[in-house]
Amino acid sequence: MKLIQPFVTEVNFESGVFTPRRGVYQRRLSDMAGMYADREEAARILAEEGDRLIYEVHIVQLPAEEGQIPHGATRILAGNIGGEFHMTKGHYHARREQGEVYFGLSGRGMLLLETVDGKTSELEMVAGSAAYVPPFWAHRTVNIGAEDFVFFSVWEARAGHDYGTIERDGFRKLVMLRDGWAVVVDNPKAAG
Ligand code: S6P
Ligand code: ZN
Repeated sequence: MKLIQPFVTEVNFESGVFTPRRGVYQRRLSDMAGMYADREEAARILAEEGDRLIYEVHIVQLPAEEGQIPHGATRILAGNIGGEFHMTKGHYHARREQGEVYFGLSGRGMLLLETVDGKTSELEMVAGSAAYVPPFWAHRTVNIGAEDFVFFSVWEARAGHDYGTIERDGFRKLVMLRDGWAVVVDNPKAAG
């Protein structure tokens, strides 16, 4: 195992931006249009308003070796698609026995979790919330506020990401804007 020199990254709590700049990627509506329950509305927005930015991730990439601890900051922009709040794609870890920690930096969010056998959990997060994603739980974050929701995450380098299961089956719960409130409802199209 190669010895890595220790380093520090400054994290902007409002934007999630890392200084010095590390890796960064963005997810736009076109990357996940089929994941929103109202696909027609997602298609309409894409056609009429353009490919809106949904979220951005700043990330310290490290070798996928035992003991390395990648970390990142995710900024989810405020907004909704047909009433369904902006969210991340969501994933299981490819190595499902690997957990993760999320820490809220700014804004208001909800962390949706579920297991293959149908257990679900919804945790609200604000600045200062430390949420634990235990092994075996798929996880997706949702911005339920009017400002950006920004959180920091820390995971094990060999965890990996399984996006395919969620892309195929969806999450069992949706977080919707109803009468000004965030409401968690069953996803009628979720598998199982
Ligand atoms: C990685 C961790 C987060 C997410 C990020 C984007 O294990 O859970 O850094 O990658 O919040 O979400 P997603 O579902 O598109 O990877
Ligand atoms: Zn994860």
